[in-house]
Amino acid sequence: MWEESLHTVGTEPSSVSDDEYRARQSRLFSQLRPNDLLIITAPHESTRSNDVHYTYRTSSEMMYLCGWNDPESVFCAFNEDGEWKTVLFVQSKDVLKEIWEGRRPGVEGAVKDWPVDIAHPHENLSEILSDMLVKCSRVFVKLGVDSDVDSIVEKEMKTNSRAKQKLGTGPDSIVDPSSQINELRLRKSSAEIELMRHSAKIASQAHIQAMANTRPGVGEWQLEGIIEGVFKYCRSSGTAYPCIIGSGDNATVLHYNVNDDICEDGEILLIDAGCEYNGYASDITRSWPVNGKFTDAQAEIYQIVLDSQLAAIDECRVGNPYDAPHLAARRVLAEGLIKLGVISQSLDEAISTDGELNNWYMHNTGHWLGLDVHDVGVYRPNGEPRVLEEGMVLTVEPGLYFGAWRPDVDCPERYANIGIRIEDDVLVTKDGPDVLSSDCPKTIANIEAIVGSA
Ligand SMILES: [Mn+2]
Repeated sequence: MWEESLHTVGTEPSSVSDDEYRARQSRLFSQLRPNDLLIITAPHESTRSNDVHYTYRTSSEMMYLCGWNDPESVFCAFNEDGEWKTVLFVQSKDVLKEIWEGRRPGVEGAVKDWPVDIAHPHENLSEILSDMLVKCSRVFVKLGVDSDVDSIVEKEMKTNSRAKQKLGTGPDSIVDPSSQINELRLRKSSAEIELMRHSAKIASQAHIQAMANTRPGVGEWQLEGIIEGVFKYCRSSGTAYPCIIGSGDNATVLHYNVNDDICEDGEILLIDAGCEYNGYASDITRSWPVNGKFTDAQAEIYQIVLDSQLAAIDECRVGNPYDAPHLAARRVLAEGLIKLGVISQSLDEAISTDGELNNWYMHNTGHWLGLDVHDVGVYRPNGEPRVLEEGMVLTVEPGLYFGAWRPDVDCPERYANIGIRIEDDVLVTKDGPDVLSSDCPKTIANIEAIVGSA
């Protein structure tokens, strides 16, 4: 039943090349000094219950700089005679463990097939890392991720404060490399863009399948099963974040993810779901009527949100401040609600900091998207709004939520328990906004044609 989806998703893009990893590394190294030591950490495996682990997902920094995805790994770089050398600590070959847990590339495989110069077995981490630390003056490391690395660094900082007095060598400061790496990650390469486009294509098909299988009486969890099924079927690693599948008043809870309710006739269903493909997230939200036909009241709210989303997408242009889409969306939402009589204030009052729009629209209109679903990158460097550049990817996701259960506001009867959010993933290009998730239908007519058609 998903063959169709797989075809529409198209051929799989190639993964990030070794040359690109090396180029990313060089861009980072160019911001370091010869005596610096760079250490990129990844989290330890975590236990789900007894002897079962959660599926391992390495740190986005590790993914970004070398693509290594196994646990017990540390990536380092140091400068030797003017040249940067990269080092990767990996799990060593171990036949018994490999029989149980799967094959390991080991030290030889790492050097042969990954963009690193040197590899060491993880069990030698303490000895070799200590050695590297003694020779550096600044350590670039994010503490609090890998407790083994933390204690080695701490030990060398302590003992070297004494050695340093005598010999004048050893680390004297710890710097978090995140800000440099995040700044690089903010601008996506063409390889990254194709991976993100593919991720969004898969998520679009998952939404279409969920729409087609929606009818009164279906369980939110059943639609979740279809969505996650399509994600896996299309060879993504799964969800980029827990699916939000809310029908009726659940649609008015922004991060509802219990997904255990029955979708009833006459309700709106809101689904916020995205997958992770080769490390890259998609993030799509659509809202549709459970029975396949918007009521007049539902259509009124839906159309306002859609108009505001289109206005916001149109602001995703090179040279605009990052919050231009947010301001555009707020303006259209407020105008629409004033016209419907939901808001009695003037437009300027309604969109002011404590205006009435906040009652029905209480979140931001988007975020950066990339290896993390809420991707890295400072929104206001030096206190000024970031100016959009080619290659940046952000979500555009305005919404309106009329929770009739809320004691803090007077919900208009006509719109009781309507929750609408429409979210797309938008790439900023020199030719204007490029909607990566454009395969996912969003006009009222297109949605009504699909819902319940399976
Ligand atoms: Mn989002």
